[in-house]
Amino acid sequence: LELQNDLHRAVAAGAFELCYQPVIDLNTRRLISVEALVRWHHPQRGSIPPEVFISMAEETGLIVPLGNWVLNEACRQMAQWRRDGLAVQRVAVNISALQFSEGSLLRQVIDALDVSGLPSHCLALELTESVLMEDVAYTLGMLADLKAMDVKISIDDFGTGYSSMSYLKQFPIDSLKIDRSFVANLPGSTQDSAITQAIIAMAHSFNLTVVAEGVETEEQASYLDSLGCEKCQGFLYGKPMPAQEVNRLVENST
Ligand code: G
Ligand code: G
Ligand code: MN
Ligand code: NA
Repeated sequence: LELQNDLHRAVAAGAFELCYQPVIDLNTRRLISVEALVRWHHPQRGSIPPEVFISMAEETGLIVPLGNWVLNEACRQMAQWRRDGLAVQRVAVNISALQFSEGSLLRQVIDALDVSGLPSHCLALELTESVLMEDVAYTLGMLADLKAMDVKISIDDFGTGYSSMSYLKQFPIDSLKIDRSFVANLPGSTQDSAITQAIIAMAHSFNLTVVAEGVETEEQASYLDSLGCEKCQGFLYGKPMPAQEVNRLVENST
């Protein structure tokens, strides 16, 4: 409960840090975009794992103002990278169930883009299958509005939730992110290879690009490339890092 009060204060003060994990284009093996991941450095307890404070924020509703802070900070930073001429195409932001369903997301996205001056195609939202399937009629309306603005949509942790193909086909989505549990045992696992190939085939038939998560070895990266997977993300290319390290990484590779 004490931690909950501290989280409340941290949200009010915006006392968080955003880290960014590189997303690599498997064709060029260069950083193409980043995923924003929030960090909380507690003044007394040090860094609190996101699993702990994100779930606390979801249970208390604090995820709505926290998510709004993340959205604004990610757009601000991405707009700064563009002004710096840094070759980063897009920033992806994770959106929790409550943030999606609560009703103010569209307004928050419009405001964050407006305040930062970031073009909407430079922002992607990551949603899970369960969030999308919770209220399909609502989801269709929301995604149509985001699509009309040219904000990109990804399905996160794909393969671990329940989604129906007939809805996937209708949702205006841009990419699928293969959950890292399927990637971990590639290329050795016959089952995970079959699942990965099926996800890639389905995604391509719907004109979606595929991002593999949790890529830790060169063997996994070249195998995914050989399957036609477009992008990957994982410790092989970088852990979530402060914005300044993204600048250094991109500047040193050009
Ligand atoms: O880097 P990692 O340990 O950050 O993230 C742990 C979990 O926390 C992941 O499931 C990730 O999606 C989630 N997470 C990290 N940052 C955010 C955020 O800004 N918003 C939401 N909703 N989830 C986040
Ligand atoms: O649920 P989401 O995909 O947003 O989760 C991001 C989480 O995945 C973060 O906690 C991040 O630190 C973690 N992560 C990113 N790359 C790797 C990786 O290569 N291996 C492992 N084990 N975790 C990773
Ligand atoms: Mn994600
Ligand atoms: Na994921």
